[in-house]
Parts: sequence; structure tokens; C-alpha cells
Amino acid sequence: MSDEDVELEARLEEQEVFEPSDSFVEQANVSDAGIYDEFEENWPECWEQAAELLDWEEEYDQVLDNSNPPFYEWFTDGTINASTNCLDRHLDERGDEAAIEWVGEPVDEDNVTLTYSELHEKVNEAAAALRDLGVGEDDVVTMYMPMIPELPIAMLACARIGAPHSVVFAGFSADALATRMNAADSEYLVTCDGYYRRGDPLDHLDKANEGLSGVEHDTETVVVDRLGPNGDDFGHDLAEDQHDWGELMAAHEGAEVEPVDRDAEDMLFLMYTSGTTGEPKGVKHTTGGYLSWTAWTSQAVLDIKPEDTYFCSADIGWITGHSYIVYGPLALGTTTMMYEGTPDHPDRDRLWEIVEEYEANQLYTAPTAIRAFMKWGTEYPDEHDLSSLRLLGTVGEPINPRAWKWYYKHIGNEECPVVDTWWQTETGGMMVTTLPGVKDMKPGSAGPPLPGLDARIVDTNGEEVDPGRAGYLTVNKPWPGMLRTLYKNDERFIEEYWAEYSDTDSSNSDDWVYFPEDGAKIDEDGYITVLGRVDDVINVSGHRLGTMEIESAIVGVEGVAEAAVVGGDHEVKGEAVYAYVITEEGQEETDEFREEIVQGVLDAIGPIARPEQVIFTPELPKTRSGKIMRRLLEDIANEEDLGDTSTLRNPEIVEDIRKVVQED
Ligand code: 6R9
Repeated sequence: MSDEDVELEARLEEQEVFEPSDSFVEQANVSDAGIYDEFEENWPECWEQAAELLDWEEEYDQVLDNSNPPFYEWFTDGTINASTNCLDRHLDERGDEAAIEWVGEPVDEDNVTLTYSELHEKVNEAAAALRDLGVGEDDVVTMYMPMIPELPIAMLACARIGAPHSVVFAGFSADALATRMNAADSEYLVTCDGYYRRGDPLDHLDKANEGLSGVEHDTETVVVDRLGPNGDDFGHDLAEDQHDWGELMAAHEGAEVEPVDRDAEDMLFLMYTSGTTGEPKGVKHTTGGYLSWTAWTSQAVLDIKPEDTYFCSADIGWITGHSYIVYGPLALGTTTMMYEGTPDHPDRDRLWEIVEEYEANQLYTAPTAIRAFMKWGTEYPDEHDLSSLRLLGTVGEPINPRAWKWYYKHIGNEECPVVDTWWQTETGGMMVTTLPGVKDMKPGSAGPPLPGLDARIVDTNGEEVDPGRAGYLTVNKPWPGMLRTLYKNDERFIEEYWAEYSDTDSSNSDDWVYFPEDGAKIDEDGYITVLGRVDDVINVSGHRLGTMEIESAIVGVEGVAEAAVVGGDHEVKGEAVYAYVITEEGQEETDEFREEIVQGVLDAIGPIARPEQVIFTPELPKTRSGKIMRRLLEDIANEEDLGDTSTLRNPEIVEDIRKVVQED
């Protein structure tokens, strides 16, 4: 490093508050600080500003119906179609502009640009094909696909005919697919033969078929041919209830499908996510509220304009991809990018190469990726011209100030505001973050709640805690993008998100408080620092995993008597999975058996849940009531001071476990 660089690093390290540049503010979609007061005074009507970003078939009567909390309804009696809003209405002005820039794995240089007209055409053909297969309004269509253009095409086709989609991340296992299709009674699946990973073809249909064999009802499957001849080796033949996507599309060439009028409160999609118990939760999002929320936040926070090229490196299989690759950006008529591959193939400058080539204006990624970039070194971004970038964003987990500053300096050249956006699958879109054209940034802190939102940090009694003290994050007013319920499980919806801090007997909406299960603190300026989950969910590389899900996978392995899973600190992943395992009598505690356990997790969930360490232990630390003390296990994983262990039934076990971990 030159002297100048050293000086710069030192200055950055000390700086705690960063102002957005004048040039950014001048052109920002939102730059008037009055918006906070305006929204507060004018709540909930302020959210008409979000609804106004959309084209409605039938105008709504009421912005919010809060007569039956927590079953809130937004934009009541309005009707709207999401695919019309993402496609048809842009055709006149932006028909020839790119809607999706798809960058494939660099296998045969087959990148694809889909203009709004082309995407519209394909979505219509796919909608006609799905309808012909029997998909009707309100039938749940499952999608199990990687980052290929057919995924958003199929999603928008479903939206057009009023069939909710349920996208299952392609990295999830066959079991995970079966569980989700069964839970949603989903009779249709769209999947593909395979895809590329780091240049090599990977079989996917095999996994899909295995999943289908665990589905309890009849199904129809559509299979996209992603690999062409490169997939021949997998030797797939389609079964009778399986159809080739390409043939279906060809048979419906030029078809036009009248978009179905959906009530604002009709379901747009389901997304299964991890929670405290083993069963994944089917989060239900609606058409009017969700689309308003993602469009408004895309505009206000990501500063998206139609002429932008916007790049979010998430996978559409997660909520970030739904909200901020597909629905938000397309509703605004911008160009949204999709990247099929990984950031390190063919080399570690892959993302920067893409940013340069496509002149991307925004980059929205995860702290885990930023920490990996940091580790790889500045030479990779330095090789590329990144001056097209105007704004940077992060999501998925807390970002440490060092990673924030690295991103700000080495990717944003100290000219791009960084938005650290806190939100969840359940919230539909961003909740706590700075408005980049209005607020200063504080690395490590997401920022204040967005205008019109009331988020507080409270203690276990629901009393607000003083600035600087750790507490629980709560959201005290409803918002349009919120989940409406857990699919077919209103009771669990109340139990999981509301019971903790609400007066559940009250029909007054003021008595209802949403609890996202995150710990947080607030500073004197109202900036919120999210500390992480307070339930049994761990966050590995920004992916939410339930410890119970992983534990049940492990105890499913023959020879395992009991298991406890916790998150331990990890330099790049944020958290990593640590599995403490008690074996059955007679089971040898060998490395081979460790491998079997790891395989059990891969089979049940997928590679994202791979345990970093499997630790054999004779016992688990338990409270007197028999609850496993995960906090202790976490501290052992992180080699921290153990504090008070007096409530343990078996305090001596802690030392034993610690010894085993240190020996490993
Ligand atoms: C969008 C998404 C949600 C959980 C959430 C929290 C963590 C997300 C964060 C963050 C700190 C941020 N989280 N963004 N923590 N700062 N900017 O990630 O949804 O997969 O449902 O995860 O992720 O713990 O509760 P989801």
C-alpha cells in the first residue's frame, strides 16, 4: 500500500458517519427529508404513494382495513394483475428496452437479453401452456429451478393467470421439495434437466424426480432443457406426466393470455422459510400490497429508474430475488440482471467483469459475499471500471463496519451510498434502512425505519429500552408488504409473529405488535443495529436455516441418539453450522460416521446446511427443565467465556464438550 492508501484506510477506519454525495442527492428519487414527517402525519394514506406506482384495474376503496388484526387488508376491493404491471404497461415506451439481462455461466457464451416485448411474449406463451396443462386460478405451481430466464418467465406466467407460485431454491434437497409440494397441495412443478456450476453440468432432474416420488398426490411437471446435449450423459427420459418446456412453448407460439383480474388481497405467491420448529413456514404474500411495497422500496431505497441497469446478485429462490430481481425492478420498468454462476468462476473478478460489461448502476448483494471479496483482495475489482455504479446495497445479515467500509471504498469508490437493508421473507420488502438521498450512513447500523414504519427496540415486557441497550426489534404498525398469514395456518401465524408482544384478545390494531425474532439496539439518532436472530434460526451466508430442521436430519441418521445444532462465528459465512451429536450405544465415533451425518444433512436440506464441524459428545448441556442450552454450545463453538452455568442440570458436561471441540 502507498502512504496515501495507508492514510485513507486510517481515516476510513475512524469515520463513523458518511454523507451521501451531492451528486447522488441531486438525482435521487427521494431527496426530501420531509417525507418522514409527512408519512407519519398522513398514515396509512401515505401508502397511496406506493399504490400509485402501479396500474390498477379497479381502484381500491380503502387503503387499510385494520378491523380484524392481525389479519390486515390493504387496498381493499382494488383489483390488479402483477404481470400486467411488470410487462404490458411498459410495452409502449420501453418495449424494445431490455427487461432482463441474463448472464449465463461462461460455458458457451450464451448470454440472453430479453426486451420487454420479448419477455411479454414468452410470459404469454408460458401462461397459455400452463393453463392448457390444467393450471387454474389459485392453483399453487411449484418451481424448482436455478437462475435461468425460464424461472421469472414461469413466475410471471403464473401471476398472469392468477396461480400463486411457490419457488423452492434449487440448492435445496429432494426432501425439501417434497415437503413443500405436499404442504402447499401443489400439483404442478416447473423444473429443469440440470444447470452449470463452475463450468460443469450438474444433474437437477434426478433430484426433482426423487422429490416427486415423495409427493402424496398426482402431479404434472414441466421440464426446461437447460443443458442441451451437455445433459445427454444424465440419460433423462421424461415420464408420462412430464412435459418438455420448449415443446409446450412452441405449441403456444404467439398465444396471448388475458391477464386475470386479481383482488388486491389475493395470493401472489407462497414462500417457505425456516422457523423455530422443524416444519418450514409457508409465508403468504398478496398481489396489491406486496407489489406496491416492492415497487416503492425499489424506487425509494435502490433509487431505481427505468433507464438503469440494476444488478442484484441474489438467487430468485430466496425472497430477495423475488422482490428485488423480479417484481420490484420489473414493476418500475427497469433492466434487471440475472447471473447464473458464482462470483469466483472463471475467476474472482467475475462480478466486476459483469458490472463493467453491462455498466450496472446498482449492486445489491450480501455481507457474506463482501467478506469473501475482501479476503480475495482488491486486485480483482481494481482491474475493472466500476464507475457506472451509483448505489450499493446489502441484505441478509448484519454487516460489520470493516466490510461496509471496504465495499464503500473499493467497489463504490467512496461515491456510492451504501444501503444496509434489514427485512425478512415475511416483511415482503425492505423495512429498516437509510433513504440514500436523505440520510447519512453509519456503517454497521441499518438505519432508521423507513418512513411510515414504526419500529422499536423493547425489553421482554415490551417496554422501549434506552439507546445503546440491546433489546428486541418490534414493528408496531402494519405495512402493505407484510405477510398475510402462514398458508392454511392462521393460528401458527399469530403464535409465531404476534403473540409475544400483542394483546391477542384485542380487536384494536394498536394492541398488535409484530415480532420478527431479531435482537437489536437503537442509537440517539434512531438508527437501528440489528444483532441477529433470537430464536433457533441461524444465518449461514445470509441463508436462514432452522436448527430444528438440521437436528431432525441428523437424528434421522442411524446410530445417532441425540443432536443439537448451533451457529458458530465464521469469517466469511457469518455463521456456520456446529452439530453436537450423541451416538447410540455401540456406534463408533469415527470420521466415516461424521461423513454419514454430514450426508444426512445434505440429503434432507442441501449443501447450504453442511455442518462445519460434527462434535461427538457424551451428553448435551440441559436446563433443569430439560431444554438444551444452545447459548452454551454457541459459546463453546465461539470459545467464549461461559458465564453462569448454575442452572445446568449437568454443569460438568460443558468442560468435557469444550475439550472435545479443542481437540478437533
Ligand atoms: C431478506 C432476507 C431474514 C433475517 C432477519 C435477520 C437477517 C436480513 C439484515 C439482517 C441484519 C440486515 N437480516 N437483513 N440482519 N442486517 N441488513 O434476508 O430474508 O431470508 O427471511 O432472512 O435475516 O435476522 O430476520 P430472510
